[in-house]
Amino acid sequence: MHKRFDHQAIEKKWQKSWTDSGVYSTTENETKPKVFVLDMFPYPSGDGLHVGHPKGYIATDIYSRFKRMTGHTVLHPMGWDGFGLPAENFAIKHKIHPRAAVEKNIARFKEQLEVLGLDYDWDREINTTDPEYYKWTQWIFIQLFKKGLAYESIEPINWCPGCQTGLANEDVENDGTCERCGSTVEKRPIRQWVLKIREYADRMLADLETLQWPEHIKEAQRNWIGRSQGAELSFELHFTHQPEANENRGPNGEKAALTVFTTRPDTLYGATYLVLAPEHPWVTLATDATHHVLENKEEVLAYVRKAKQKNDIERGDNTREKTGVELKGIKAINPANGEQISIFVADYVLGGYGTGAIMAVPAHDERDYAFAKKFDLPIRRVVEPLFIQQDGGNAFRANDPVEPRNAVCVVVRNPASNTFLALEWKKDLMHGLVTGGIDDGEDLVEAARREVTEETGYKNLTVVRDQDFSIHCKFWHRVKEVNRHARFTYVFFELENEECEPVSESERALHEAQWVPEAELASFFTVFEAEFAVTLLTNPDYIHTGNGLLAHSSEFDGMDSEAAKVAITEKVGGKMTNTYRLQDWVFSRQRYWGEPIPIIHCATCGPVAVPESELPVTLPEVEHYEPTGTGESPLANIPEWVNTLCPTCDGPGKRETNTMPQWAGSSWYYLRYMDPKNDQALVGKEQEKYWAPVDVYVGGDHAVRHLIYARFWHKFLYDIGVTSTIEPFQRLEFLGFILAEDGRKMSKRWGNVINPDDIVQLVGADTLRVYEMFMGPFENTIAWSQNGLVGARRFLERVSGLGDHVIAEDSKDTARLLHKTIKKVSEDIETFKFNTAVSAMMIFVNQAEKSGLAKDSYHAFLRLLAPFAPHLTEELWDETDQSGSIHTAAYPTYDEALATDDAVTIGVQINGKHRGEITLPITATEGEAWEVLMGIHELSNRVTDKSIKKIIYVPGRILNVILDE
Ligand code: ANZ
Ligand code: ZN
Repeated sequence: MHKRFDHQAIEKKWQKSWTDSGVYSTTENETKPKVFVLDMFPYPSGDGLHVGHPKGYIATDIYSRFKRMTGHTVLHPMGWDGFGLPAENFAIKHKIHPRAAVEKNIARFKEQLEVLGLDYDWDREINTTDPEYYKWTQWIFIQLFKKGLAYESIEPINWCPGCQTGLANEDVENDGTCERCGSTVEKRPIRQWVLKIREYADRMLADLETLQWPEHIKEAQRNWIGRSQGAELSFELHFTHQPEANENRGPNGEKAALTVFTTRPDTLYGATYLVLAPEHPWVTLATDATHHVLENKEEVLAYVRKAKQKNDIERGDNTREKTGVELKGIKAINPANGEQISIFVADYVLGGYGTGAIMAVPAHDERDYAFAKKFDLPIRRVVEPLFIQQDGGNAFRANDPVEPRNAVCVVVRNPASNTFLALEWKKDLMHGLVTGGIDDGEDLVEAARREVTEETGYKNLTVVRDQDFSIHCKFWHRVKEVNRHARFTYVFFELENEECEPVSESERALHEAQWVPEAELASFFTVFEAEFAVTLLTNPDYIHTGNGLLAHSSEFDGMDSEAAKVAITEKVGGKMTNTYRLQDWVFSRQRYWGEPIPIIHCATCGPVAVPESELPVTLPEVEHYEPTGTGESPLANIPEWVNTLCPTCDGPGKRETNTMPQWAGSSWYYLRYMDPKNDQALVGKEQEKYWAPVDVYVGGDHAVRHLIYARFWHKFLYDIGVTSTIEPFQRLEFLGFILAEDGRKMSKRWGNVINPDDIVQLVGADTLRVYEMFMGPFENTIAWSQNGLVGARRFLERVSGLGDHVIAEDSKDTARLLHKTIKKVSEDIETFKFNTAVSAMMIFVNQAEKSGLAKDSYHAFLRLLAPFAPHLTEELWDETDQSGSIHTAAYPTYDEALATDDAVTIGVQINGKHRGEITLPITATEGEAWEVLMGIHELSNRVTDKSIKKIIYVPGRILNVILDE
């Protein structure tokens, strides 16, 4: 009987041994490939770690051990993100200095991490609140300032009344509350520093494509940046209430005008009114006491006041009933057609987006449509949908001559039976509506009547909707053998009675009339114009928001809407621009616990950067660091610190008293790990060249904020030559959280927190590690389970007894399974599929207990498991008289032939008929199966030079090839 698995003795012993021998210290080694494995460093809160926190750290630990054992130099560091509101709020609550609180919390975190046996190189530990560290955070700020990327502003920003500080947009939740404390965020004008992150928006979007990141995070970043491509167009104003105002000209003789931002300049001819946001400066101006251009100033003012009480979330809600007030006494001139149009102020237009003014195109925009319906404003369709038949016998022949045709498409309803008049074409079973060409000068409705009577005989029809809805269809007309571009305009009739004219022989030979019940229409029709008629029938408020061809747009009629965007913008002297949802980064806090912003304000020279030789500007020791609540930081109350000399003119200067936001230190920390003790530069050139970029970055919850800010700073540092790569984090693995056993978030509030120290005491760090990796796919959020933990412990107990099953030689099955397991585990670690790696090792242990295993195989298995259970495997390795640590031994390798599953023979079908068989590994992919098929002459003959419609491959079962006939 083997000895008891005494995790407590084993784990303490080996942790000490590893520290003493320095197995995890990192050195650059040009002869080996490097891997930089990084965890999102923690914010050392007062609560310490719960069992959910280490999940990511365990994963990176396994990954970095695996990389070390496969011949890489590994950088796997850890540090602390200590500035910010939580530490400060904690300190205020417990009446200790934030510095002391952070020190204490770090010590606690570190202790908790150490018992897990993680392989961090603690020589490279960093702390963002260390002046030697934040000196470089300040240095980066100064470089941004010198390049004009940091500026002061007093635009209204998000103000959190709970935290008593300004916030960046990223700190505000979707529902308008503070990400930290949940208070409802207000807008307040506060003097603040802002970074021009928007200047990097295009590069951040483009370079996302080069990253191995989960698609959902990339998508979140794209949405956050939110680039809209469009144009700014200017509309001149015409004053009717105060005509003298028409004589007022700008400095260059220009007339008063409003500029709108639109993504659809192609719809300009359909712009039938303008809308301004309530906070638009022009509205403010026109309603002040000195101006009298408005007839209804009071009404407008009242509306503006009401709108200001709503937040942007409410205002952007499209389901809300639209409100607004017309600005009476002024009109705008549509620059395309010279039309005078009304101007409204309405809160569905937001002040902080685009230019805060829109041209409304109710025919093509849902919000404008709803507004226009309510206020009875004109709706003019200027973009018509285009359908092109792409496949089949009537596919449009793009390179052949095209016959244009102006046509009517007629919908006739028989109210007696609620059926619709349809045509079935005899020649090719086409199902459509009555259609026909409109002769030059012919009236649309007359043409529609004529066609119905000619083709079906019915003649007593009432018009119900002769709207000008038109669509374009391009197709090959099989019956008439012409390539058509038809523009169909719809006419809707109701049948008065069934009286008929005789239908000519030639018409009857072509098609047959049918009455189709409304519910069956959608599945009955086979042509675009008829299918689209169903859309119009089922949704009378349908508007076309997509692209198409222009109409009612003078010389642009018939032009493709994409081309028209540029052409129309050019015609009216507008400019094509982008607008971003991303706002510049509000980079200051009116709080104590952050990096001082290294700026001195001088009455003569303005804001001046602190000379680099004087960095760091250290945070002064204070007694009171509570927020002042006045929009000033507590630092403003320390005259000895604030008053200084201007570095440029030596005159009196005042230090900037705002501090940096919580996200500053974490925007570049990964670089510092490469060279943590450098006092000449934030990172040495050689170290940066060797280690950059981060190869694998692991963490959760930071799709925006940190991951946007760090990419921005990295790109800036690249531009000034500090970094050599365009992106900081090449690959990102998203970490799914661990919930409490009750399915809720682990939190003191719910009393459901499980402390890792307790688990380590009870079952050991190795068990905790194996369990957290085994609980499910790494990226999934999963609830803790005590049973699962017990299962992991049992597995390790069996491993600890595996030595008893050593025999002289492996059976063929055991040898095969070992190689398969090595292959599986190696590939799974590489791809972060730790759960299936653990289950493969469990399967192997079952087999080895049953049939025994050779000594070499036992050693190989221990090395295989070593990254997951470093203490137990080290102990067992040591017992088998191996020299050196298992963690510096080579990872086991596998023999491909032994690792592949046995081959299977499967049937091959071509168009559903059995045509032969192929033999291939059970795990072969579709591509591999195809290659095997192509190697067999009788089979490859049947598919070569044929067009393949579809391949159906069921591994181990069948390969079915469907050919296009
Ligand atoms: C005319 C138009 C016609 C528009 C059309 C759309 C469709 P995204 O894609 O979100 O950037 N818009 C512009 N500024 C706005 C503001 N401050 N508040 C609310 N809406 C605003 O949307 C850009 C479109 O949203 C712009 O294009 C504008 O309406 C509106 F068929 O102009 B559009
Ligand atoms: Zn000065």
